[in-house]
Parts: sequence; structure tokens; C-alpha cells
Amino acid sequence: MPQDWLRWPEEQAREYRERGFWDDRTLDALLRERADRHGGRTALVSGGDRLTYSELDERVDRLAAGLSSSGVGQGERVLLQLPNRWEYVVTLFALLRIGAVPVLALPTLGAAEVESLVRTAQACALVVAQGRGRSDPRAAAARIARAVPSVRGLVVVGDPGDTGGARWDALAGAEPLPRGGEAGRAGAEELALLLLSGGTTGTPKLIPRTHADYGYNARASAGACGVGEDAVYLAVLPVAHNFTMVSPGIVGTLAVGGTVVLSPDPSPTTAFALVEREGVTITSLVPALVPSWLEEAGRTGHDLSSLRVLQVGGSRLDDTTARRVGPALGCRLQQVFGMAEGLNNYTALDGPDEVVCTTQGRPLSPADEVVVVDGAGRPVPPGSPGELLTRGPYTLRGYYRARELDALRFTPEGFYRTGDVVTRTEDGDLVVVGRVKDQVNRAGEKIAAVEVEEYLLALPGVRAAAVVGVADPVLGERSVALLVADGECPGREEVRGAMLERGAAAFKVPDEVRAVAELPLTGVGKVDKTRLRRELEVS
Ligand code: OOB
Repeated sequence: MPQDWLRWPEEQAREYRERGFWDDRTLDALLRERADRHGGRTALVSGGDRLTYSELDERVDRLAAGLSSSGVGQGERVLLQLPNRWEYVVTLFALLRIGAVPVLALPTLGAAEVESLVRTAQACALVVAQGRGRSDPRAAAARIARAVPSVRGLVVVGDPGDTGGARWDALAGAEPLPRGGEAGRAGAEELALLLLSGGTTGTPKLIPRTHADYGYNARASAGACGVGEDAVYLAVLPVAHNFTMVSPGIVGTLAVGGTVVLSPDPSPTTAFALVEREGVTITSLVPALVPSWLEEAGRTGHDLSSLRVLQVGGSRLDDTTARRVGPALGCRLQQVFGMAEGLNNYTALDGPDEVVCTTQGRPLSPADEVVVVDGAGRPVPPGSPGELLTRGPYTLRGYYRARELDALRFTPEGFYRTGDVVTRTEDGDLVVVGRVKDQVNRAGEKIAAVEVEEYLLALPGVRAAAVVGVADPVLGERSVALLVADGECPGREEVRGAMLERGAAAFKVPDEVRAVAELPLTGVGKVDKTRLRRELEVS
């Protein structure tokens, strides 16, 4: 049986251990340590439920025992598709505690995507929650459980209905595992979990992360984001997303003894009420959510004074909106340029405003290696755009069961090709200027979509913008801008005038400007350009 995924070479692993980046603690051991140290503190708040560290750790022990006795074994994969509720955190750590491997799926994934993940991971079980209407995943999960031979069980948070699945509550009521009696503990350098690659293009791939690398990612991120015992982290984005998990997110906050609050939805009205009630100090958003948060901040009656940091990442935050964050919310903006594959970049909390508002930060770890290269793989000088390549103590060396893909996505030296086009300033800060393929090839002129989107977002009333290339018999591709505007949407002439006035090259002015009510978003809230292109091609 071939190895499922490529690991770090031993020499490299030794260096990461010696430099103290990796240690021998599993992720659930980080939680256990905190429960031992200050069990009475609040670990998790979700709706009306509050769990202290001791309570959370005990529930993890109970569910771990329940899962174990229902047949989930060490090393087996279990697909987890749950919304932002406390049962997610318990299930995650319970699986880790028995050395099983959670496969984290966003709630918005379609049945076909979930099935393909289950097949690739050869999962032995699925855990889903009872939902309402179209967002009820139970029937699809039951169908997948029957169709995929590796699946032996289905667990449902809530009512299993006619799925034949087990009741989560029943498993969670088991007698707790005896201390130290965990069925076959995983080693810290073994596979901990599988994440879904967040690419907005192509088919989803599975990302293997180890306890040691993920734990380091989480702890180091907590440090970079000022998250310590007194932190109250509000999870607004889906809990299964890497940003919400370790940057520093749920795992980072719990690892340092802070409190995690789960928001059931990302609306500012829900979130602001939680900020006031729980004294939230930090939260994270994708750029698509920022305008509505800033607007609501102007009229809310809620006290937001506890909020110290608003992290924004996942896709490019335009400079104009970035500058509005601090004044509107009365907190610090932190840009986060991360990827489920590993590398996290952060702007410094005490950095100059100009750098915080116009760059996407710098690598988290002193051991992160980043290179910016041209099409021939040669490093480019500061200020010049190129593809970002990276390797380091928490960046994967290969995807899960995808050897052919690995040959394309990694260099022979083990650098991950991010597909992101960036420039690096003289000071070492990265600016994301696009995706390798997120450009319009207009009569041979390459136009970075992000650059044009910047111009568009600076126009009055424009709240969202996306630029894509559409096949054109004359130009090869023509550029189409889709704008979501408050009130009257600017037309092409207005866009043209504004762009030329700001010094843009004429060929960068979109060939077409269309007003739309909204842009299609991926599960975590990034503009779904694959879908946009497809829709535009057929219209
Ligand atoms: C985060 O992770 P993924 O895996 O969903 O997506 C990664 C990709 C990056 O390669 C880049 O293309 C884009 O999302 N991205 C950004 C960005 N942050 C991510 N592009 C521009 N500016 C940014 N600030 O999205 C993720 C993982 C951990 C923390 C934060 C985000």
C-alpha cells in the first residue's frame, strides 16, 4: 500500500523539533492541559450553552468513548459536516482523542462534493446535524453512507429521522474514557486531520495536517494575534474553515486558555449582540462581509468597545475598505493571508496603518521560507509580481492520495506552489495581486482582476466588484466587471473616467460593466469566479 501522503524529510523534521516549533503534544492534549490547569474557566459559548474547560474535556472523553465503542478506530477517517454549534468542537476533539482523523467539510458543500470527499478519504463514518429544508444534510448523508463501501456509520446531531443513523446525544452520553486509556493514541507527527483546499477553481483536494504542525500553527498564531488567556474569540465564519480553526481561531484560542464563542450566522446584528454579551476581543471575517459590518457599526446600539482586533482574510481586502475598519469599529485591523495548505501571513498589530491597510502581512514563522518567482521559476526582485512558493514547519509537502497532482503543485525541493501572485515589499510584506489564473488575457495584455477590482471598489456606492475574462472572438478574452452597488450603479463611461483619472492604463478599463444584485460566493464567502465565468459564458 503506497504511503497516503508525502511528509517532511527526516532532516527537516529534526530541525523543526530542535527549534521548538514541533513538540510531542497531540491537539487534544492541548485542551486537556488547559482543563487540568484552569478547569473552571469558560472554554466555549454557543447559543445558550456554556462549557468550562473541565466540562468540555469531559464531554470530549465521553464522546470519544462512544465513538470508539461504536467501532471508529485509530487512523480511520470521519467526515464532519456541522454548523457553528458546540457539538462540532466536542466531536472534533473526541475524534482526535481516539486518533481518528476528522475530515472537515463546510456545511454548504453539495452532496456530490461531500461524496467525492468521502470516497477520497475512504471515510468510515459521517457526522452531520439535523437541519431545515434545503440545508438539511441528513438524507444526502444517508444516501452517501449507503453508496460508499468504506462507510459503516452515520451519526446525527439532533434527530436521525429515517436515516438509520445513530443519535449523537446517545454516543455523547457514554461513560468517559479512563485517563490514559485512550484507544491507541496518535503520535504528534501523525496525521491529525484532513482539510479541504479552499481553491476557488478546480476540484477539491484533501490537505493532510499533523498534530505537531497544526498545533504549532495554532499556538504561534495566537501569539501573533495577541490572543491569550483573556481573549474571547468569536467564530463567525464556518467552524470547519482553516481561518476559524487555527489562525488563531478555535484551536489557537483553546490552546492558550481563552474563550471561544460560536456565532450561528455571520450577520453583524447577531455578531454585535454576542460581542456585547460576551465581551468579544477578536473575530475574523472574509472581505465580502466587511461592508455590511461597517454599515451596521454606524447604527448599532450594541457596545463594541471590547473588540480589539478584526481579522480580515480569505480573499483580497481592498485598501479603501481596509482604511474604514479602524475608525468604524474602533479596533485594530489585522489582515490575514492564509491557506489551508499551511502558510499564514499576518499584518502586525502594532504596525503602521499604511502597511496594515495595503499589505497582507508577512509569514508567521521564522522558519517559513517564501520565494516569489517568475514563469521560469526564477526569483523576482522586491516589488515585482510573481508566484509565491513556500515551505515550512506547518505547510504540507503533498496532498492526500494525490501523487499526480503533487508533481504539479510542489517543486522538487518541496516548495508548495500557492498559485497566488504576490509582490514583496523591501520590508518583506506580501501584497496579493491575484491568482496565477485570475487574470484576463485581453488581446495578449494580462490584466490582474484584483487590480481592476481595486479601482472599482473605490467608486462611490460600489460595495462589491468582480472582474472576469469571457471568451471573445476578437480579443481572445474581453473583461467583464460585475458590480453590486447601493443606488445607481456606475456605467462603463463613469468607470472609464474614474480609472483613467487615477492613472490606469486604458486597456485595463473593463469592456463591459454590469450591475448585479449579488455575486456568487463559495461556502466561506469568497467570490466564486469559476461559477461566475460559467454563468457568463452561457448568458
Ligand atoms: C484561507 O484558506 P483557503 O485554503 O480557503 O484559501 C487559500 C487561498 C490563498 O491561496 C489565496 O488565494 C486566498 O485564499 N487568500 C487571500 C487572502 N487570504 C487567503 N487572497 C488575498 N488576500 C488574503 N488576505 O482563505 C485562509 C486560511 C487561513 C487564514 C486565512 C485565510
